[in-house]
Amino acid sequence: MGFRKDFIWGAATASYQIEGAAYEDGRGSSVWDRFSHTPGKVLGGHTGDVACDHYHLYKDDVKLMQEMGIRNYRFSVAWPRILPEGTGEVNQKGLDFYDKLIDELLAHGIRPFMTLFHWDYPSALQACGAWENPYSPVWFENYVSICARRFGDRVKDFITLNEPQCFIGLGYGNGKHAPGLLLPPSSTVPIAHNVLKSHGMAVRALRSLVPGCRIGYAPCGDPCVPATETEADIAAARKAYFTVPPEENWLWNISWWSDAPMLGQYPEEGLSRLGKYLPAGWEKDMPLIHQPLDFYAQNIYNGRIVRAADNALGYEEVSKAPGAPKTAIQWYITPDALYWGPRFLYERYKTPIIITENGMSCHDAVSLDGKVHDPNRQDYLHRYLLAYRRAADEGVDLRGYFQWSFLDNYEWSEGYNERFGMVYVDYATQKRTVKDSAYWYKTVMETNGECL
Ligand code: GCO
Repeated sequence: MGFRKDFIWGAATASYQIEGAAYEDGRGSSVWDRFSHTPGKVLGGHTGDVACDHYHLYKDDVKLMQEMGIRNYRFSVAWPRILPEGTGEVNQKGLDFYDKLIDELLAHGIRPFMTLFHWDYPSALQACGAWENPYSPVWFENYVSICARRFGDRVKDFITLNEPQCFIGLGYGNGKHAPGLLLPPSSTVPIAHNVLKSHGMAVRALRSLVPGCRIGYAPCGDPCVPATETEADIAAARKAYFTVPPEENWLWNISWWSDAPMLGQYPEEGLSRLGKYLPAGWEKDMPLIHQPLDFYAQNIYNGRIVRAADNALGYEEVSKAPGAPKTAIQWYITPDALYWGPRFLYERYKTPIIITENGMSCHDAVSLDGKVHDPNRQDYLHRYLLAYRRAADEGVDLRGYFQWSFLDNYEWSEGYNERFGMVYVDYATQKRTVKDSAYWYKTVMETNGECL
């Protein structure tokens, strides 16, 4: 059976990771500008000040996308470029940049998928508490409405939030990402509620301002892969995947972040432990959070191996074998995560699925022949896409796949140390070199995966 005839193949990026021009044309400060310029926070003190200079090179980059056979491009809008103070006066030059990018994409036959928030939160609103502030959903709704009014005549595909588990878990939980806070569940649970309200208000605004739009939401979470395909291990993996972890790690889960927007309720087993931290009257917010979506997105890179166990949980995680294959960023290579994740998620949420990120960090370099040979990435992608296609063959409603990433780019607290791109970027010269695997991926896209 394979992938649907209208399956969406594409590539993804994010504003702070590729744009640069951090202080240009009226862009306001983001928490990542502050964080990356704080000594000791980011490897090598790397910042997104210049990144891939996509702000100035976008026309060449879009032309390159077309040449590489990319027909769908997921990018994010930098909130502080549109509203330098997060609210209030709009920066016309910020709007102009995305206008030009969108027009360039459409002129090259590339469908834009717009992520409205991919972590570059306005510093001015951080000073007002950011997601901790009960007013934060209104700030986000205002920003989204401005984008919808300006771009909605040409952009019809939207993703509200990218990975709340990360921007709250790493940004407010363990402090490894901007804004670098270390807050307890008594703070992060109400914060998460504000984030989910923000998602709901954004969906409501998009529906009213962009008739016929398609909206998704892109959380993340390492899928649980059964150690064997026995019913016992499958049941154990499914249970582990949707369990809300104990308090100190509660943020790293699927069900708390997805049951509310997808099912209109927080998971009972999480509520029994975390419900005491929710704001008074939280129940009345659930219909707002539970807005109908056109697709449920997920970013999947690797998975955890789980088997049934005779313990209180009924499951246990299986350690990877010594020397098991890993990517350059030290993530295990577990292709079956792209079968079991979509399968379990579709069983639970019964909503069409798009993988909005999957890809591999490799030790890429330009060889003597001037090319970038990345056989490991091609093999990684091949294995993961075979697993993904198995889910499609078994009836999971898969709508798309975006490779992370179009360009090598700023990998957050790892700086420029990790290369996830289909295109190699020489940051000293901004020279782009298409990697070997991208020519293979072009054939995958052109044959709708039949060449796999
Ligand atoms: C994420 C983000 C991306 C990362 C990519 C590799 O998932 O962390 O969405 O911005 O760069 O996933 O880590």
